[in-house]
Formats: sequence, C-alpha cells, structure tokens
Amino acid sequence: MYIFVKGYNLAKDRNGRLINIIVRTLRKYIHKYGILFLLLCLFSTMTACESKDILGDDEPEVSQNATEDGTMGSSNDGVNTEADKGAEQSTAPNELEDTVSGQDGEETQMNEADIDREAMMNEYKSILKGIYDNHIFPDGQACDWDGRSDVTQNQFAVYDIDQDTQDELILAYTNSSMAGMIELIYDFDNDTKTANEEFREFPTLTYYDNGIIKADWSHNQGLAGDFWPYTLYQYDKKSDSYVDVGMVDAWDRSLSATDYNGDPFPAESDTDGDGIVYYIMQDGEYKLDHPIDGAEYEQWRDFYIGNAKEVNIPFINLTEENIDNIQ
Ligand SMILES: [Ca+2]
Ligand SMILES: [Ca+2]
Repeated sequence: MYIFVKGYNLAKDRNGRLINIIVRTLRKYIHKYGILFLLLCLFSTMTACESKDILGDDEPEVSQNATEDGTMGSSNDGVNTEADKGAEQSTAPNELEDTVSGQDGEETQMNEADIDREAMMNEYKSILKGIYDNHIFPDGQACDWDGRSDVTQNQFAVYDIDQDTQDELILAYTNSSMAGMIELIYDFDNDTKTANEEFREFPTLTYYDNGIIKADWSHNQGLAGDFWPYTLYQYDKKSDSYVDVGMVDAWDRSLSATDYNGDPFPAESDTDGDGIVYYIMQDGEYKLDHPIDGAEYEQWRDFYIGNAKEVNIPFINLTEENIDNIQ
C-alpha cells in the first residue's frame, strides 16, 4: 500500500520514469489482490476529490449560515474568526438599510402610482374656479366678495403641507372684510376622487415642518397685552386632518388688575413675578379658570413646536392663468 501511495504522489509530479515504476507496481498488486482492490482505490481517490470540490463551493454559504444563527462562531473550533465576526457586523446594518430603503422606495412608488394626479388637479382647479368665477366655496358657502374687489388678490398653493406625500390645495381668501377672511386646506381623496376640507381658520397662520399650525386669533380679549392668543393644531395622520390641541390666552396684570367679572389677578399663580399668567384650554371651551405661569406654558408650547421650523407656503395669486397652470 505504501508503495502505491508513494507511486501515486510521484505520478502527480508527471515524472515519466516513476510512472513506469507505479504501473509495474500496480500490475504486481493487481496480480496479487485482483482488480477489485484497484477499483476500490480509484473510487476512494475520486470520492475524496469530489468532496473537496463540493466543500469549496459551499464555503460562503457555511460562513453565511454561521453569521445568521450567531452560534457557530463560538462552537466551530475557531473556524469563525474575530475578523469574520467583524465582517458580519459590518454587513448586517447594510443589509437592513437595503431592506428598509427598498421598502421605502416601494411604498413611495406605490403612493405615486396610486394617486390619480390628473383627477386631483381637476378637482383643485374646479374648487379654484368656483371661487374665482362664482365666488362660492366647495361647501356651498358664499365667499365674502363685495362685487368689486379684485378676487385675484386672494392666494393659493398646491403643496404637501401635512407631509403625507400628497399635495394639498391651500387657499388664503383674504381680500374681503375681516369676518370673511379664511384660510382653507383641501386634501384629495383618491377613492372618491373628491377634495375634502382638512382645515379652516382665520388666515393669520404659521405653518411648522412637524405638522403643527399656529393660528393667531383674529381678536384679542384685551387682557393679554403683548401676548397674542392663538390655537395650536396638529396634523393627525389617522383622520387626515388637523386637530385642535389647545388654545392659549394670557393675562398681563399691568393692563388690568381685575378681569371683566371683577375678579382679581391670580397673583398666587404668578410664581416668577413677571405679572403675566397664561391659560391653556384643551377642551375647546374658552374659560380662564386655570392660570399657569410662564415656565409651564413654555413647556407645553415647546412640546408641540420645539425646534420645528416655519414653512413658507409657495402662495401664488388666484388668477385664471395660475389656476389653469397647476399640474
Ligand atoms: Ca399632503
Ligand atoms: Ca408669570
């Protein structure tokens, strides 16, 4: 056997002289043990070579399996090295990012594909023409138009203000009496192919990039001094509309020591002693019965506005040409 192995190894060196020796040796063994033994040797050699090839093909897969279950690295007799582990850690987040971005791309694509943009623009144009030509809002309410004033001084924008990837129609009807001034946001319902009113307020609004709208009141009750009362609205994805999250008013003692009912300034609530207290009303009812001080008010305000940035809506005038050009 030793001679056979030795002969085989030497044969690999393609040394013709030794091949002859091997052939002679094989003949000797064939004569002695028969053809069966020779076939057994050849089969063993071939099987060994085949196994090596299969292992070579499978190596990446084995490595991958080891990284996936996270257990083979420690139980694989050091085959899975620290370098391998490092490679796992560096590839896993990329795979995750790819997956996430792939989903995002798919979602965005689906949204874009789902929205009937032409129907949306036709609906928005119809609303704008109704106001421009007939001076009527989509809900049937007449615009506060005196028959003379320039309707093109009102403004509109097609803009995704609530960041739901779909453009809204924002209309600022301001060329009217104060009572008739209004700002409206319409959103397009792709299922019904109609526009829905998403928001309406007096047009002294500040839009923020986090879905908050600060709506300054058209009037001041008179006790707040430099502070102007307002209502905060927050975009609610579920209802696809803006929800009133609270209105705020204040009382500046330097303007009046008593309110309209004759009640005195709530000095006990003015802990910082600056002569101003605030009222946050979250149930929609105007009621000055729970004064709070500046720190608490600012905490509430910052919760909603914080570092959010103001959004400048790209308003354009309500002209026939501008209406026709939206797309
Ligand atoms: Ca939107
Ligand atoms: Ca105070």
